Order: sequence, then C-alpha cells, then structure tokens
Amino acid sequence: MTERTLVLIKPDGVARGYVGEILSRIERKGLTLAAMELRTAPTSVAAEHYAEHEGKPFYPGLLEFITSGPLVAAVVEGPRAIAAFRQLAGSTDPVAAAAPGSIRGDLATETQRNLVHGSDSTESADREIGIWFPELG
Ligand code: RTP
Ligand code: MG
Repeated sequence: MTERTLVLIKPDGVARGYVGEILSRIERKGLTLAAMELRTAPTSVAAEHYAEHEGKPFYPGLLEFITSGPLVAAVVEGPRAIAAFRQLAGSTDPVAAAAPGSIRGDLATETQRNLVHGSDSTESADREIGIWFPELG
C-alpha cells in the first residue's frame, strides 16, 4: 500500500554534505519524492514537530540543534514508506544500536546528530506532513 512519510535531513546532514547521499539511498530503495524544500526551521515549527519529547532532558538541546541551520524537509512516498525509511535510517543511537548499512549506522556517531528523521507511524506522518507541508493536507 502506498504511504507517505515525513523525512528531515537534519542540519548536520546538510552541513556535512550528505543531502545527495541520503536522497540517493531513498531513491535506490524505490521510494519517491512527493515534496522537498531546504529551509531553516523556526523554533515554533521544531517545537510542534518534536512535541512528544517536551519535558525530556534532551529536548532543549534537540530544539537548538534542529533550528541551528538549514535542513531538508521532504515528503517521501511508496509502498510501506514509513517502515521502509525507518529501516534505511537505522536506530536512533548511531553507534550502540544502528546497524551498519543504515544511514545512521554508516554515517553518524552522536545520538542527537543522527542525520535524519522519519515519521514513526501513519498518525505521526499525517501530523508531521501537516506541520511542514500544510499545502499537501
Ligand atoms: P527522529 O524522531 O528524529 O526520527 O528520531 P527517532 O524517532 O529515532 O528518535 P526519537 O526517540 O523520536 O528522538 C528524537 C530525536 O531526539 C534526539 N535524541 N537525543 N538521549 C538523547 O540524547 C536523545 N534521545 C533522542 C535524536 O536526535 C533523536 O533522533
Ligand atoms: Mg521520533
């Protein structure tokens, strides 16, 4: 079944020059781009996006990091796109958990600076696409 997921190439991914590498992995998997934009997120957008983490110890640093420079926001679609992109991304901790072969496992070392975000459920995808691309709603 075709799904849509919200993908972010976080500011570390843009700063390190991995936009092409990450988009290439998405395309090689067989997923396609429905929308994409380079932008610097205002704190209000970042806070809405990461609302589920409000109050956690890493939340202030997460907001500071995600708003620290340009990121790529994209809507990615294809069969089982949500799970497919989570598999490409790898687990949250790039060293202790993410498998080699995944974006995080291959290219990152820090849990906060883990290069990408992908929606974790259909509900999250609908909510996050509404935040970043309200015109697609
Ligand atoms: P994301 O939402 O960014 O796709 O990542 P995720 O689902 O794999 O991880 P999640 O639990 O939703 O955490 C969101 C982001 O917060 C940062 N984080 N830091 N202990 C920590 O320092 C910590 N835990 C999470 C990461 O950037 C993570 O991707
Ligand atoms: Mg998450």
